[in-house]
Amino acid sequence: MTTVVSKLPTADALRAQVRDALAAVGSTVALGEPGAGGLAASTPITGDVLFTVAPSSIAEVDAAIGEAAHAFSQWRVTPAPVRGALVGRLGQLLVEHKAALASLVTIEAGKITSEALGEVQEMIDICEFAVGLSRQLYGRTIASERPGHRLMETWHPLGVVGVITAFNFPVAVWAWNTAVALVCGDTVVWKPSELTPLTALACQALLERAAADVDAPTAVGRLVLGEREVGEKLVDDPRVALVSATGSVRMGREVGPRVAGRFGRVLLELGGNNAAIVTPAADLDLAVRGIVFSAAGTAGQRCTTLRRLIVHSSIADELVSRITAAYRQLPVGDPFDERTLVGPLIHTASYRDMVGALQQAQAEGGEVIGGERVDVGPDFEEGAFYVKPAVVRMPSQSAVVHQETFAPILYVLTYETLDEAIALNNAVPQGLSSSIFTLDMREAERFLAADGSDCGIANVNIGTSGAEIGGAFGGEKETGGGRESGSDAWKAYMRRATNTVNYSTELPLAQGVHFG
Ligand code: UN1
Repeated sequence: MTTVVSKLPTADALRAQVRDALAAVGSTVALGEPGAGGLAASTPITGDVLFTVAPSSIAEVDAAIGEAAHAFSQWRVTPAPVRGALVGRLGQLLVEHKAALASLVTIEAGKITSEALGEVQEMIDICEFAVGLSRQLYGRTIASERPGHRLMETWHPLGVVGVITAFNFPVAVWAWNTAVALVCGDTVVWKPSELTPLTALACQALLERAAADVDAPTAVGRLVLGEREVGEKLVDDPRVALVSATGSVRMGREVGPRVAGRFGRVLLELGGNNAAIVTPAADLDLAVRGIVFSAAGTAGQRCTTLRRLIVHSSIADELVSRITAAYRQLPVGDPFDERTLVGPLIHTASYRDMVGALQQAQAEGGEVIGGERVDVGPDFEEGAFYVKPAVVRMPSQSAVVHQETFAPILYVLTYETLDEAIALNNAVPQGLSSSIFTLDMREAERFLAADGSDCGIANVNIGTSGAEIGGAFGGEKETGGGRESGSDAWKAYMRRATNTVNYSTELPLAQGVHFG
C-alpha cells in the first residue's frame, strides 16, 4: 500500500483556504471561532473543527419556507425560459468559481481534488441541462373520443421544494434538485448535511448572486442550516409540496410516511448496496479498472460505491489478486495532494462502522485483505481516519453483505451460472446501481432484461458509480424509488393537469353517456 506521507495542511491553513473560497464566491455570512457554539464546521482531513456557523432556529426555517412560498407566487408565472436564465447564470458562476467551491468540498467532505472538481462539473452540467429543459417542459396532446374536443396535458409548477442532502455529494445533489426545480417554476429551501455547512454557504452565495444578476427574487432559493429538527420542519410543513431527500434508509423510512401523511410528495434517494458481476467473458483489464474506481474511489463513500463483487468461480482467484495488487498501489492520504487517490473517511463513526463490519464479516467466515487504519504522516492526528480499502472474500452471502457500510469494503462472492449471479445481485434490500463486465452480448442483454438487474441503474462494462447527469438517477426497493437529475426526472417537480377543451356547439358526454 502506498501511503502519501505528506505534510497534512494545518487547521489554520485550511481555515485560511475556507475564508478565501467564501470571499471569492461572495459569501458574507459570519463564521464563528471553534468552540463558539452553534454548528461545528469540521474537516475530515485533520479532524479539526475549523469554524462554527449559526444554525437556523425553527422560527427562521418557518420564515424561510414562508419567503420561498411567497416567491413561488411570482416565480410560477415567470416564463420558463426566463427562469432558465437564472440557472444559466448560476452555471456561469460555477464555472468561474469551480476551483474555490471544489476546495471547500475537499475540506468538508475529504474528496480528492479531481473528484471535488468533478462534483462541481456535475453542477455545471445539470445547469446546462436545466437551461435546455426550460424550453422543453413538454405536455402531450391526446386524441379525444368526442368530436370537436381536444385533450391535452399541461405541466405546472408544484410549489416549494424542500431539499435535504447528504455529506458525500454536498453540492451536486443540491444542484440536481435546484437547477431542475427552478426551471420548473418551483422555489427551494435547502437543508444540507450538518457536516457540510461551508460548501452550502458558498452555493447559496452563488445562487443569490445569480438571482441578483438576472433580477430574479432571491427567495427562490433559501438555505437553512442545522440538525434533525430543521429537516423535520421541512418534512412536516404543509407549504412544502415536495421533499427531495438523500440519505440513509433509516431517514427515508421516517421521511416517506410523514410526508405522505400530509399528502405531500417525496423523492427519496436512499442507500445502495451495489454489485458488479464479472463473467468469464469479461475484459479483465477493463474490469479491474472499473472495479477499483467504483469500490475505492471517494473512500467508498458514494451511494453508488461498488460494495459487492459477484465473480465467476473460474476467474475469482485471478481477479481478486489483480484487485488487491491494484489496491496496494492506491495512494491514501491528504486529498489535496495530487498523488492521493483515497482520502479520509468522514468521521469517527464511519471508521467505527467499517471496523465493525470487517469484524462481522470475519465472524461470518470472510477473509479480509486490507482495511487497516493508515497513519498518513507527521501531522496525522487521532481525529482523522484514513484507511486502506478492504477486499473481503465471503464464503457465501451473509448478513453483513446485505447491509450498506459507508466505507471502502468490497465483498467478493462467487457464482457458477448467470442466473445465480443475477439472483445474488438482486438479493439485497437496496436497488440503486449495478453492472456487469462481459463481452458476451447475451449475458449483457440478459442482465439488462426484465428478469435481470432490479436496480435503477444497470451498466455494462463500466462500474456502478460515476453516472452522468443526462440520465435519471435513483433506485428501487429500499433506495426509495425516486429519480432526480436528467431525462424526465423533472416531472417529479411539477404537477400535471389534464385539459379537455370543447370547441364544438354540442356537449357530448364521454363513454356515450346520455343525461337528459
Ligand atoms: C450519491 O452518491 O449520492 O453516480 C450521488 C455517481 C455520482 C452521483 C452520486 N454522479 O457516482
